[in-house]
Amino acid sequence: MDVLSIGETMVVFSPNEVGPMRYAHSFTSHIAGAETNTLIGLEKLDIKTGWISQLGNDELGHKILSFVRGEGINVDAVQLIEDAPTGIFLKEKVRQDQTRVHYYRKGSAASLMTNSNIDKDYIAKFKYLYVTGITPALSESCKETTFHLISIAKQLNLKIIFDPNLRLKLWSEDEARETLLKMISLSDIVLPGISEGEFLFNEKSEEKIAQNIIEHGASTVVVKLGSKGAYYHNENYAGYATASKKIEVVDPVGAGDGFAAGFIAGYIDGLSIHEAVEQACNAGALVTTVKGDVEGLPSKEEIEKMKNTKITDDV
Ligand code: KDG
Repeated sequence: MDVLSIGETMVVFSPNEVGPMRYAHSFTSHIAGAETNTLIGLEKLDIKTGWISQLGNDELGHKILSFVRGEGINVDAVQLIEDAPTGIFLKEKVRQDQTRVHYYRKGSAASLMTNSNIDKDYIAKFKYLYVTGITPALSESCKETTFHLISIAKQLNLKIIFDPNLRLKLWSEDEARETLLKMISLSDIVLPGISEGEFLFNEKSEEKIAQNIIEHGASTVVVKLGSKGAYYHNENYAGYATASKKIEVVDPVGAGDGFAAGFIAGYIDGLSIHEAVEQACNAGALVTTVKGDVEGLPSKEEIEKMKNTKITDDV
């Protein structure tokens, strides 16, 4: 198998109407979790993946497990536990252009993961470990487990790919900065957003952010610049890539995870760094054209189609 990840996946409920949630009557549910979003994106691009996690042995836990398994991800390392619930969150569109997220995940099954969830023989089946800054923010034991997993993966020569995915609702700024910098120093490939780079290094320019990350030991950095595309820097090349076409954004959440999937798949398939970043931009853009974090993740054919369309303002 190719890419392994660890993290929490939840059911997200969103009111069907725009406005403060206290007045909402009906909700739509989706499955969401940064790591499985990326793994699902990878499966759609023919990369074989596995997921380490814990879910409650409850209705929502079974719903998530069936969904993730149905997308092709190996779930041999996912445990259903009795004494804690599956996490959920609510995504409220307060106004058309203002989204608020409310987590109900403290004490969730995933937040109770420990080093005992890590099985060396299972990790040895993979070539890459994809981690985000969300998992160590879930609890002290999840933080310890994340670093334990990274150290075993390094012993087994897996390449470490890291997306900071800063979530300041989950921890303090100081703890986040210290932990994310430590994760960067253990990673081969780092995929920050520009505002995460600014938070971590107090630098506004993508070149300086990438330089700082390279100095921490990574060999490849891709800084996401939103609708402007992304800046990349590795041992041989530095430059910019953008999506091939402008699209109409329906739901921006999940774009970064789609971007990671597009990039990692391109990297594994041996594309040039420029082509891999362009594929990442196209995948991230396509995610935003559909409601939900994973429903818009594209296949190879859809990415190819987008690539072959000239840049235009048409949607
Ligand atoms: O990356 C999109 C995520 O924000 C979403 O899927 C939920 O994992 C999530 C989180 O912790 O915010």
